[in-house]
Amino acid sequence: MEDLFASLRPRTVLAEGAVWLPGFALPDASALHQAITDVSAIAPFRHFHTRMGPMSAAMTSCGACGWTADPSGYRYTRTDPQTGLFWPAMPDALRHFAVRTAAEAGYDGFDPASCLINRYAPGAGMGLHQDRDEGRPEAPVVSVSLGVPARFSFGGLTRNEPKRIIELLDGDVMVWGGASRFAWHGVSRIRETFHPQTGAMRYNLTFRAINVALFRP
Ligand code: MD3
Ligand code: FE
Repeated sequence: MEDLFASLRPRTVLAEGAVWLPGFALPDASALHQAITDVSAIAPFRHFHTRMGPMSAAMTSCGACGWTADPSGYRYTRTDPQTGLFWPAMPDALRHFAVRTAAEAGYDGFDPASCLINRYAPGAGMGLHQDRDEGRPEAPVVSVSLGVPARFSFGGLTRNEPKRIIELLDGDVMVWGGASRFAWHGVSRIRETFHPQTGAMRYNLTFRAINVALFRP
């Protein structure tokens, strides 16, 4: 049965350098959920405030640095501004999953410094943006979706290019590298539905290689 469904959602190259691996994380889902629980016990989910107001997705991070936002901008810090503690280490299960997944998509030698964990409640989303705070343009971003579905849109290298919309489901993985590393993308507001492991929530993990010179305290 599982193979039957898998054959309906084959792995797909969405754009040059961008690989969609539907359901690839399902065998690791319980380890990924456990890692989210462990990380968020030390570095709780919070809503960063940007110049545009509070973000609707709650976030936390693990690894040698974590993504941080405040009204003055975005950066990667070694410590969690909310607790003053170092971001928790990246659990081995997460690191190994990310390295194996990147290799599966054709990116050998991936060395993620950070995993950003986004949590979306119903109504939360993420506006169209590029990820360009990492200073490692040659390294891909590995993203994993868990829980309720999301409508994800991605375009080209300029903001106004036409967008493709795909439905990201529990266990779906996307690897964004090469010519797609700086593609514009966003997440529509999450609909109110139910998932047995996450209730109404969606989680997204993004693994990122980051230039050490950009780490802030
Ligand atoms: C394309 N997260 O955290 S994952 C983000 O579902 C972010 O939480 C979304 O965008 C989420 O920055 C989308 C898919 C994704 C992640 C990183 C990318 C697509 C990307 C980096 C470059 C190009
Ligand atoms: Fe992004």
